[in-house]
Amino acid sequence: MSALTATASLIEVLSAYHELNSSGVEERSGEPTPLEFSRGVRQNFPVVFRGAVSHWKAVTNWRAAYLRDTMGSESIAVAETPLGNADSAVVREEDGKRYFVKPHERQMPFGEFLDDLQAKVTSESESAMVRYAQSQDDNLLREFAPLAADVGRDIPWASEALGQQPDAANVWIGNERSVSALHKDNYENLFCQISGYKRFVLISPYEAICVRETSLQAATYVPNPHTQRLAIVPDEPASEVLFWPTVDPDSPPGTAWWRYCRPMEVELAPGDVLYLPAMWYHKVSQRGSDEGLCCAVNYWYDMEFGGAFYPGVSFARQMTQMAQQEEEEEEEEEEAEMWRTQAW
Ligand SMILES: O=C(O)CCC(=O)C(=O)O
Repeated sequence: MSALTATASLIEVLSAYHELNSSGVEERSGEPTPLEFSRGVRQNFPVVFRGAVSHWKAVTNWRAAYLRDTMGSESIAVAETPLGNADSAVVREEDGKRYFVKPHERQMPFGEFLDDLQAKVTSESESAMVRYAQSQDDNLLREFAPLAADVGRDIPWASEALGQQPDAANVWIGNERSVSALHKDNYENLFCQISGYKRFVLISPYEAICVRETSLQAATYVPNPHTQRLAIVPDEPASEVLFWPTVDPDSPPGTAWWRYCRPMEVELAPGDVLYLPAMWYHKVSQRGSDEGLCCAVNYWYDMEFGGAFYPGVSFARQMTQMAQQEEEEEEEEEEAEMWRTQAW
């Protein structure tokens, strides 16, 4: 198969995909039955269940004073970045090279962390550090154990439909300064909003060609011991993060492929649950509550690698690589042609 055929085939696949699927996130009211939920999973398509966890104690209880009292002297892992951009592609000033940069992580007393988040609501002078509790390591039953009784251990209708318990339950606490850059996870995600609002931009895994996935060298934000400013330090030994999407859907690139992308947007309010299907690209930004806080808990369930979905997405990725190679060859040919013309 020639690379030209790969480009044409991808365009066909994307057109058919868009014709056969909704252009927006489906909305339902309340909790679905396991059967209703499994229909969404079968289609690998996002659905928002409005108010599906509004009965959780957390939705009424997780105000700043309650969180402070209940967590007591507990210390938590906090991600620190200069711009609220944990795990994202950033150009390092020193060498002009783009890296995949992880946040600096520090242990911090919970009360101090909350003070810092809330200070942003009143203070004019924003701190040089943006802090976000987002450790994504099943922290609900560990560092947030004092709060665990206020939310579910799992999402019963999802556990029944998926035939398993979640692999991880993660607490996210931040404010409007943190943004999670476009990325994807190999998990079925049940994302539950507790306070404040989260805005998701969602892109189908079949649209991989549109998001310009690239391999990036890994680096970490490290505080300078004298100034405390965060500097980007390449990891030692050097390692690479593969297939990282480098497009920002909120500042779309002027590429020809972006025309074939159909990003979907949804905002979650307290009590809402988003089913974010495995391997979908998502960018997440947030707005705080009246107290300046944005709290959420998400449940990651192992995705199913059997069946047709995963091989289908892998095939689309192979086609993407072939189409990209075709573009490069075309560019090289155009350049060679330009030189030939100039030589005349
Ligand atoms: O809430 C966020 O900032 C990011 C959430 C996310 O990426 C996830 O649940 O996979």
